[in-house]
Amino acid sequence: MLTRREFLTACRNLSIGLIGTPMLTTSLLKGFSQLAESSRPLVMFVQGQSCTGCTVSLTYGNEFEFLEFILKVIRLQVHPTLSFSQGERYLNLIDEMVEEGGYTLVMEGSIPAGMKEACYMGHSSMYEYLKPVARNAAAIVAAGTCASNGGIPASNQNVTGAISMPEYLKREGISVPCISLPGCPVHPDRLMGTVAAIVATGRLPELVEGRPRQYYGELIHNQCSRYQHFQQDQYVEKFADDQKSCLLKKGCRGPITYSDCPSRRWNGKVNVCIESNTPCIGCVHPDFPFHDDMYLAAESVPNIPWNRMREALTED
Ligand code: FSX
Ligand code: SF4
Repeated sequence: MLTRREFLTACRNLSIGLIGTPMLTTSLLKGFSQLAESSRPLVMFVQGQSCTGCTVSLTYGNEFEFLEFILKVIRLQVHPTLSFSQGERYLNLIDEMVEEGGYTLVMEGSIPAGMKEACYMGHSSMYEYLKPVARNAAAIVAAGTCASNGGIPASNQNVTGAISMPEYLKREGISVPCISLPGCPVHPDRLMGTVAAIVATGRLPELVEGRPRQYYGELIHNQCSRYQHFQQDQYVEKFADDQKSCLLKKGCRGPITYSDCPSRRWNGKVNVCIESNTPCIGCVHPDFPFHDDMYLAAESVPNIPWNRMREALTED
């Protein structure tokens, strides 16, 4: 017969191996729910230059329910969209957390390093405000493409000098461990699963180029449900007439984008971009939103030999 302590330890250990897979669902969350509230990690969200889409995405959930996450896995102390406090009270909450230290900071959005006044927090620019906030965190999660790579705010000549969280930490010489979860928006499983993994293990999961291998280890193209059509050179010509063939000639960036979207899916696993007949726009790719149109023109894609595909899909 397991003691309560042993049971909790087993739940944690089991989770280490299962985080991010379909098996970590309600049953294992129950293991976390037995944790005393005081042993759950303090989490603070900060938003820089973003559209708030990452938070909206998070609340939709997928494998994990957002409410379960904030009620059973973490102690959500500060969130710019969800907190009831406003103004000075809200800023005081952050100050108290910063003084205590040891929290997990989830950064959404990029940070303007050129035009610093483009984003303010209280009475200081986000760039200055973030220094103690980042320095006193135990771990940082860059949630979404803006925080991971600069994203849309850093595109089109980047007039505000928007930079990612990893770049900010580098410039400021802050050595707090940081994990990137690109996606415009961030996938809810990736954010909740990563934070839960940090809670369970006390360390970051295995990374590939700063991102969890489990979520970003394989090309979309290799797992795509339309791969057979690609192999047989069957391509969508008119969206209205064909909802099954490969979208390569509609500018699909699945062949250069590493993400588990095809198997993870979105919105309660209901769908994923390509199955809605929408080419992958490479929103998790480090170069997103690229330098050209979001969708490549059909005439720029035909008859490219496979070994030249990568250059062709990324060239300006
Ligand atoms: Fe960026 Fe996220 Fe795209 Fe928006 O926080 S990754 S623009 S969905 O909201 O930052
Ligand atoms: Fe799927 Fe796009 Fe690859 Fe075609 S090009 S198989 S639609 S990922």
